[in-house]
Amino acid sequence: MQEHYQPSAVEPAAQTKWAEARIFNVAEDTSKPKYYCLSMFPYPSGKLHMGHVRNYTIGDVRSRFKLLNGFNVLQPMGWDAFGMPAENAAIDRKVAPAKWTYENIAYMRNQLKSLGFAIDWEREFATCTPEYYRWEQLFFTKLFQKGVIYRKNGTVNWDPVDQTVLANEQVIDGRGWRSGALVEKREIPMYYFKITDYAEQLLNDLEDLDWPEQVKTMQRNWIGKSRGMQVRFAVAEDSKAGLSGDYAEFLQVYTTRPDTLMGATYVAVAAEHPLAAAAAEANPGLQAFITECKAGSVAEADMAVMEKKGMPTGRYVVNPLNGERLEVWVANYVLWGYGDGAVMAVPAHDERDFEFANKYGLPVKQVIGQDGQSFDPREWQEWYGSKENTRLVNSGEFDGLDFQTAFDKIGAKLQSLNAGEPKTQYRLRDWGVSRQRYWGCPIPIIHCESCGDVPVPEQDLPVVLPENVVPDGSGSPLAKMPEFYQTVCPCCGKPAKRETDTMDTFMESSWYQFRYMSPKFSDGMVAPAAQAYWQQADQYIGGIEHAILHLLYARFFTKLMHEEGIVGVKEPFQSLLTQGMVLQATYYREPDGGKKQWFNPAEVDVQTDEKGRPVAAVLRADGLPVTIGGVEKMSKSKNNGVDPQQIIDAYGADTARLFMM
Ligand code: ANZ
Ligand code: ZN
Repeated sequence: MQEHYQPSAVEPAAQTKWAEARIFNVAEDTSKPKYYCLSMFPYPSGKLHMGHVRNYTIGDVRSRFKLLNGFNVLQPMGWDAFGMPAENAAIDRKVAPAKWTYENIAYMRNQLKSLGFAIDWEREFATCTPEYYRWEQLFFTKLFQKGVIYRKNGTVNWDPVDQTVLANEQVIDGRGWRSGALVEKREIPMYYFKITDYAEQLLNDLEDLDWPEQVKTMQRNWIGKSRGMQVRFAVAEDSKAGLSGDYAEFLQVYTTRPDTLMGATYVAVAAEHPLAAAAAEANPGLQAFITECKAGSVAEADMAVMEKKGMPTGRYVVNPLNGERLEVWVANYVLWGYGDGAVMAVPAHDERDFEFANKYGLPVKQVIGQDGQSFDPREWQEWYGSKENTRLVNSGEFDGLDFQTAFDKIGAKLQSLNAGEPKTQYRLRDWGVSRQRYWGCPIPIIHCESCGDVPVPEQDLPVVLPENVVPDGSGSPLAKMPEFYQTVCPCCGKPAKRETDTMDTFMESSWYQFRYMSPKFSDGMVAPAAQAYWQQADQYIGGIEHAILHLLYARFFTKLMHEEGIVGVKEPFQSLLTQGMVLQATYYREPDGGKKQWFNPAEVDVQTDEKGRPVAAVLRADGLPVTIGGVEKMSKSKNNGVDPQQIIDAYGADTARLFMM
């Protein structure tokens, strides 16, 4: 017997024994209760980081606990293998994304195995293989035929130098990350999922999930259901030039606060609104402003922090309640894609309008009062937008009403004037899944001049992505490969062109939870018997950064698969645990006028006070001081990662696992 614990001898011996006895390999077994424990599968970026160790150890602890309690436990592992980092690596190192990805998988699989998790490795798959994505393509063609997927123009970021579409994160200060060229907006045809048709279901079904309340709230806010009214302001007689149809008659806005209508002091429209275009005809200054607005970011996060800017149009509309003339402005904070692309601005009670009105010297008219509190028209106070314990003021016949009564009465009045009606609105947009990238699942559509967009017939699937391609960062490689895109139309047999866009990689992670149930099934996404047994993941574990998009898309896909009769459940993950961030100290130097330089904690010697708090730090290499930054999320960008492999090598996997718990 060794005096000291020797992890490098003990752990592999135990792991080999488990593997030989196949103790973590499971099959459907109705004699035992089942437990499906799923951890978010990794992107094969190169090597494991501490976030992975934490995520998978939590899953493993639960799995083993259930195993020891007599459950038939499924704990699978696989690879979310498509995505941009492989293309970036290809550009940097001139190696094919496929090769890079498969090598990373091989390395990380060994790392995961050395951690000794109770994983059924016989179920492993990578989403970049045709055996996986062929079912996604088949599903795509079915949904396209059903109309759940449709094609329309969407706006993308276009890099005029690299001749390529950029993802939002590749646009830095309005310029392409590689070329530095000013990014342009372009309209190109793309495929969209009608996720908006499922907004209500996605919202309601949250109720029955054992998920953290915080995550449910994030999903609710993302779906963003609001009850309000469409209100129509008549276009003033002197303001109709250049407008036609309904637009010449009235300007329609969407509001959640019809109770504040008497406080509207101007109306604002998005740069894309026809009224803006009409007013700009004879106004070059306004035209220039509209162009500027359209070039800007459309990301909602950017909109929220952006400086509010606007210009008057010189056009007027009439308030349907009191006949007041209100000037129409073009404002960059009004989104064309939401509601009617126009707002009735109530600066006294809406913070965005308040900021805008103060900036441009527009009137502020109070119509809501709270217990005789005085109103300061320069500084925003919480209660200005409040719906609770408030009464209408300065609103004529509606004075004294509380929020709900005012909402209903003004609503009824507008309806009787044919100037508005109730409207429920969702913030959620349809899901655009086309990506002008190489390393993704090919969209299985053929474009024929006579027949239009034709889905690839089932017997011709999968459309295989060629794996020996090394992208160079300019344009989409598939669009430059006639051997890929030249084909014939499945309907008429004439020469036709294959779609060269690939799918958003959120597609693959939207149904992998079911694929694990029968990973080798060769007749569809999931074997019905396996799904009937495993149902859904009992426990899902992963990072909070996926609280919105991934979880929403996986829930949406499950509903679509349920409708198609592929699965018998409507939700993929019954219980959710978000594991939190792994943190670590940061150290840096900031050379004059230079970029911050971050030092890994392993390269730094730290002095602490009697309470163990760091007070000074020096870089071991040169003995000179470094600045102590905060404790932050472990990440490459702050160079504060600790490599789990070093801990495993020195102290063993059990130590690493226990420490992370
Ligand atoms: C007047 C008003 C007064 C508003 C007030 C709010 C407070 P949610 O709840 O998120 O749906 N709005 C409408 N369309 C818009 C657009 N295309 N771009 C930017 N803002 C828009 O938000 C609805 C509110 O957002 C609407 O109610 C409208 O401003 C604004 F004290 O109308 B409100
Ligand atoms: Zn054809």
